[in-house]
Amino acid sequence: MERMERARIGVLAGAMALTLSACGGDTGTGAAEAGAQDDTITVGFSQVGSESGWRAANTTSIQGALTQENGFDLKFSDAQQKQENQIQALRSYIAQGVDVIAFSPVVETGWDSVLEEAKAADIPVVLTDRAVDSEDDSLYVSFIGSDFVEEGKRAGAWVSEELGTEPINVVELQGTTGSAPAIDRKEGFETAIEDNSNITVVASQTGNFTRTEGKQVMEGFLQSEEDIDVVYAHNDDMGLGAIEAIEAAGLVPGEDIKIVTIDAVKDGMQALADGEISYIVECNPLLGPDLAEIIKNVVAGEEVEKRIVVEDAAFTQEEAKKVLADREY
Ligand code: GYE
Repeated sequence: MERMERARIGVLAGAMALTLSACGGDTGTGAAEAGAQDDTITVGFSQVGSESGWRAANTTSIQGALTQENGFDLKFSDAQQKQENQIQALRSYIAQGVDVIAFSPVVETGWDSVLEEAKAADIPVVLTDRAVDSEDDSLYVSFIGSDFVEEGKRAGAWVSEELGTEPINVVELQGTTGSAPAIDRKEGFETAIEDNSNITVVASQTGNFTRTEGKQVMEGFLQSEEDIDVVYAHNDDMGLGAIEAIEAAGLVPGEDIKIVTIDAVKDGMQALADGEISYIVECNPLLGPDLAEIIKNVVAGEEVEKRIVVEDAAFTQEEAKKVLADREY
């Protein structure tokens, strides 16, 4: 709301400055003073990192949508999966006076102070992909991303429904500790298997959403656990790392140990088509075009939805074979 006012005031002040050659010394008058009719929207975007195939596709989508051509001046930074880097990036965007800040928070908590600073500077914040855990939802204007609890539930439902009533030992490769998708995908999976006493999660550890750490953690599980039936990996990359560890241990992924993952990026879908992974729940990373629209609406002072849930599919081996060739990411 405050931002809406500011945007309108900015336009008014610009028009006045042009006709009266006068300006009130407001920060919004810089472009008007220069006589520019530039309505380019400056966006500061702080990305999580480059930990996975999903993230790479997400970055490409955002950079492809927030272009000069589409009316944006995008300032993009990669936080290398560190919250302190993201906070620093957000502070720098605030100092630069960008029109809108967008970011994908690496972890859920610890954002209130920096978001209050953005609010005090009248800079609207759009959350993409991951949520923040804050009591004050006035600290951001909109949050676009998937429902991670639902994704976890779908993975758990597949294990419950497809693998029968024999005892099933699951090892879980969690995403980044404290991140929304790790917390929610764990919770969703647990909810879905709750009533099936034959399914037990025997070990659960973070692999930080990367292939390398997924492999390392899986190597540990293969040593510490007697009998592993299923790997539940919070993303494809960790599942792909687990495949390497399973093969190195002389076992056959997809046969000796079934793997269920989330994301449905190309490499994951290839492994599913090849039968190494058994089921993938999709998480759509192509958020760029919607983000561009949300930002345009925010700047125009239009109402935007507080929560926009991205629709996801899920794939079996047969389905993966069908869609693989046309997969965008
Ligand atoms: O599933 C994973 C990435 O936040 C949904 O982050 C995203 C997750 C995605 O590293 O691959």
